[in-house]
Amino acid sequence: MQNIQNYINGNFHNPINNEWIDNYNPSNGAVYGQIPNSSKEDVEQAYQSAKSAFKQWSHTSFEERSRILIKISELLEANLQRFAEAESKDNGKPISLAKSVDIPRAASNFRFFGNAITQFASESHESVGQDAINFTLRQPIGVVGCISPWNLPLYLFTWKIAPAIAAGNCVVAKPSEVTPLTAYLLGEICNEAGLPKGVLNIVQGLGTTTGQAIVEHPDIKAISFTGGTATGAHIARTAAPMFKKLSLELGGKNPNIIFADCDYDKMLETTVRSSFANQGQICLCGSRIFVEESIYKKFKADFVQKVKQLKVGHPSDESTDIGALVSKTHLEKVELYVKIAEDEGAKILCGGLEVTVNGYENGYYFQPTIIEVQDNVCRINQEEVFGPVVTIMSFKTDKEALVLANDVKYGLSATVWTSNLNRTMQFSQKLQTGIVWVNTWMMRDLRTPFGGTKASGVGREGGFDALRFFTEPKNVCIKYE
Ligand code: TXE
Repeated sequence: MQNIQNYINGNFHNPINNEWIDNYNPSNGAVYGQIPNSSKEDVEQAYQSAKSAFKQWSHTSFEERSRILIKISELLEANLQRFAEAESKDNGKPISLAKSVDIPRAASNFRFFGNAITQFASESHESVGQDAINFTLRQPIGVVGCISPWNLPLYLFTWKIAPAIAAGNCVVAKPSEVTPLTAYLLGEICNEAGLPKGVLNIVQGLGTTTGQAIVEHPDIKAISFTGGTATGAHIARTAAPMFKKLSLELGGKNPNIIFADCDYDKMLETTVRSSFANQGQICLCGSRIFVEESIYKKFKADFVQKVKQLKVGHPSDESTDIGALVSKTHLEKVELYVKIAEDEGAKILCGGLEVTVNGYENGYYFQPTIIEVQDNVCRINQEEVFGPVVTIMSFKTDKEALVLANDVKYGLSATVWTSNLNRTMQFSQKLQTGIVWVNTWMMRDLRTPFGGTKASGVGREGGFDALRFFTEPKNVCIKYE
């Protein structure tokens, strides 16, 4: 059994109420450990620890903060195998993905923000004619809350924590209750790297109890959240009367628009990945595929053929392409959406069924699924499934493609495949999303603003945007003679 504790003030603690939640291994459906169901009292203890640490941490030089963050990054790299195994076991994702993406990216989050803080500068404005100079102080906020989801557990947890502490804040953080393990292991690494006690506190537990207590805490002044749109809306309602700073990265229903003039082979290979990487459980996956009519038939045949070759298997098998979905509840949600699509008259081109993996019969496996739809208003094209399910349909003109792409409540990312420069610019300007990829997918530069529009959230993370979010700007105006 792998039991997990809270990490508060540099020490590991059982929850005060001694209440525990079962933690499941998605690859075989078995309980393999327990995690605290932390209450308000644990969150209060974490807050007090963060508050005590803040005085010193906020006055620690940026060189020293940078040194510690980079040390955490190095220790994560040195522990790659152990962390990747833990992530794969907890989440169901293929070990190859955890090793090549999740853990390296968690390490680069610490390295990136360790470096970024040494380059972060504020503005100054000389008020010529008034004999005055204005400058902006960028001060850490104090104690901030970071709440992350289960799909990219350590990757997204550290994406919030690293800029928060780099900017001089102290943190009360909660990973998803479905994937608590790597966040727990991170506590040990932080101690080893010499992160002062209380700068980072990790409370484990359910969203509705532990997460809610973080959001409701009157003295936790900012919340950075990634998760479902409904949860984001609830958090916004709770936090608004307290005027908390909020960064919300929510769901997506991203269009993948394919024109006949694209590099076909590259597009096909990337589209398989952008559809099914991490079992389709990435907010950036291109789940609505729109294909120019002249290549639609060919694309349909080639795409189905390639997707049928993907291997659904145990996450620890290096040759697995599609691992287990994160939970039974999530598997049921995905199945339900396939059924809804069928009931609405859509055609399942491949997949659509649960998979039994030999020896792991109780695991949560599902076939990569392609559904042909006739219009964009059906539920499968309008609601976030967040699983290995994509839809395809054809379009005739650029105008039609743009309308289809934007006709959805979400606005996180979009992918466009074309070799036409004018079309590239037209779509870049007119797509209602926070991110546009042209002839690629999920290529990330950590300096760029990351986030969505419409129901995909508010605020941007990444680069100096994250450091700006985690600091309070104060203008100082000095009059001189
Ligand atoms: O996410 P939740 P769920 C989407 C995806 C998925 C759906 C629901 O469509 O099927 O959301 O997933 C914490 N106060 N995404 O229910 O509940 C929770 O404990 C404070 C997209 O698993 O939003 C966890 O730590 N916190 C997405 C985190 O919020 C609360 C990634 C996310 O969980 C809370 C995940 C509350 N009241 C799901 N309630 C993406 N954008 O990448 C829950 N939490």
